[in-house]
Amino acid sequence: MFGDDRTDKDRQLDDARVDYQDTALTTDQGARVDDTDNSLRPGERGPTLMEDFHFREKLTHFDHERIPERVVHARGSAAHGYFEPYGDGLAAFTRARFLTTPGLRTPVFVRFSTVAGSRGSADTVRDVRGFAVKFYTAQGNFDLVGNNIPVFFIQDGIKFPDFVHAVKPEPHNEVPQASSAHDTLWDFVQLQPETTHMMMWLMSDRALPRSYRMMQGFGVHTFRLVDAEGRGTFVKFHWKPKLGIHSLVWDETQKIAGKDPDFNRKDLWEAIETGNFPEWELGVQLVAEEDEHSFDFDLLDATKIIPEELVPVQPVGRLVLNRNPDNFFAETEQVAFHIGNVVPGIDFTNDPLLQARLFSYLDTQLIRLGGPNFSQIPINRPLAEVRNHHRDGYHQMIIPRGRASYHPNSTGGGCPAVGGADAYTHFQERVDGHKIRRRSTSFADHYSQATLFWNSMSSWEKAHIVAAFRFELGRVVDPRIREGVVRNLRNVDHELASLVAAGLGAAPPAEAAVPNHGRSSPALSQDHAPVRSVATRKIAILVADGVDADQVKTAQTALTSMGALCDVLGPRGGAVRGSDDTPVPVTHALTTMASVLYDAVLVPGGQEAARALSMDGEAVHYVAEAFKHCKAIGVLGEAALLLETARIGPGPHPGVVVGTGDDVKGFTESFGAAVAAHRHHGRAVESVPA
Ligand code: HDD
Repeated sequence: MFGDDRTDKDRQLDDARVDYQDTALTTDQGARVDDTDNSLRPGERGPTLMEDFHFREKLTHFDHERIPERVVHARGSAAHGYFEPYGDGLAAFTRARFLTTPGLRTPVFVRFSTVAGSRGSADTVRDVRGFAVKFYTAQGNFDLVGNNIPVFFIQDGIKFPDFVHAVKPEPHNEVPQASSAHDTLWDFVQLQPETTHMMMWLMSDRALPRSYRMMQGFGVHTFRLVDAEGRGTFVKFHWKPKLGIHSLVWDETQKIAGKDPDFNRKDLWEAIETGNFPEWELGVQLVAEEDEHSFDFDLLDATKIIPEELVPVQPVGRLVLNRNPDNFFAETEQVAFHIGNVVPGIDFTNDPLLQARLFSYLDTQLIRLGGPNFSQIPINRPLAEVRNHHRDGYHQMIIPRGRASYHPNSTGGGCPAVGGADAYTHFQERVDGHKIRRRSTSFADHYSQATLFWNSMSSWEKAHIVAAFRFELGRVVDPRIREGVVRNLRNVDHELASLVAAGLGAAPPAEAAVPNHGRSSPALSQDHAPVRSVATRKIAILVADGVDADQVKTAQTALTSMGALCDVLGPRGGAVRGSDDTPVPVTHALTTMASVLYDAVLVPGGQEAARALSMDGEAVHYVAEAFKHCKAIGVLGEAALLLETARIGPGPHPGVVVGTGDDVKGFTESFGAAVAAHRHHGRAVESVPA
């Protein structure tokens, strides 16, 4: 199962792995079982006997299988991998060796998640995605518990329960599941304008990632790196996906939620199983302590970014995910992240959101994992040696020897000893002030960066944001809440507020007191420095009896060699008959899949097949829907008929590649380029209502 790239964590997990092949069924006490299909009873029709210990143990264990799901981020999937720094560039700033030792591979476990939905909810809902990384470093575990959006809804963690109650299904009827489109969330939003910047991101396509492999990650807060002399440097952490940042479109996400609710989960799993290991680059923005107050926002305010144009993101290492978990519950469900898990050289700031998190994560694990010994669960166990005076508690897995369970002691020779060169020492920040409950005035501007985000969007991104606000607020029943949100949006941009109001049938809002500042940050747009790649893109090749078998083969081979994953979809499973009477193997019957599950659609020629497909509503729908969702479409020879039946006008249309069938290789290159561009939003922008 393992190659040479096993990490130390893989080796450590070996102790916990259990294989069942060629074994006999036993009770939990190890006694062999003779029958697990019939309970013990007096006579064939008698009642079950109390003494049936196997029956009772089996049922009791089953009754206790569930643990509480995470109060947020309940729906997730995870993978193993490693992190490797490029060089020793950060050695001047931090003692954390996993960041500064070139070529050192630190094992990681990474869990991606949605926030609002429960454990069984669909993957593709509009939501923030969690991006939590546990680094098993030699200096202890470091958890970077981030999201795919660089800011947060609130500034002070004391508001977290309020925000989460507002976004979760409403308390009286537990509706809607995994959706922010309801009154309580938007009521909170209109009354708490610090949410505005984050809501702009949430209404953008960042909240609809095509794949976990194609989204950014952010540590969100400003943290601190600390060097050997105790000097600090502010730091923001960024993950940049190697495959670029790509999103689904809203209509598509809703359909996928029904057709394949495990869409993102399966995508991650399959990519790893097929050796297409997901990869991200870790980048840092560094700010010297003395520059703390040199921005027009507060570095401690988690509703703000540091625009990349002000402080560039420096690449420092790469993260690779190369192994799926063996068991979902044991690993993905039981992994316990905690923002307070830090190693020497990484420290906190006084960001009030971060400070609240320092309490909440440990607290939540105690209830979720049932006691204080959860760090002994294999997936949570550090690689660094653990020795302390913590004793007992539920599910104690180690057998501490000796009498010394206190410090100072002489009975254990003073051990475990404190201090040493690698001991964690806190950054010595000077703090003084009055005890008050008050937000700093430096946290008061809730709109400038929301405007910056809006100004930085391309026209299709703006169109999608407007459509998202219209959808979400269109689902809000109370008109006062809708009006409150539109009033707030005026402070972001008057045109945005007016477009949203128009979609809701509301009166255009008055101008805001402060007009749009006109500044932008190009790096915020998904159109900025796009990564174009066919790698792992899923292509549906539609076939029917009479299809040009050569064209199928040539196109499939060429696209596969570019890294695409092609499925041949036919009217039935098995195979169809090619125009030269050779069989063309079919991956899936058309009806078991859907256009929304693919990045692109290709229809090879062959007169009989083209006619059959254009008479088949399902096949026509594949093409029409792919067109609507701005995906690449390729048709060869006679298959052009399908464009007509799908009512796709004469064109040319961006991303629609039509080939005669004489030069399939040349056609495939153009089609490959159209797939690599991900989406051709130019097609849709004109059709968005003004
Ligand atoms: Fe949180 C889980 C990310 C603010 C309290 N959070 C959780 C997870 C992620 C984040 C990715 C799932 C970890 C996993 O996969 O198991 N949370 C964030 C980010 C935040 C943030 C990026 C803002 C910058 N969180 C936040 C606040 C609080 C919490 C302000 C409370 C004061 N978060 C929790 C929690 C969770 C959690 C209740 C639920 C399950 C868990 O911790 O293990 O403690």
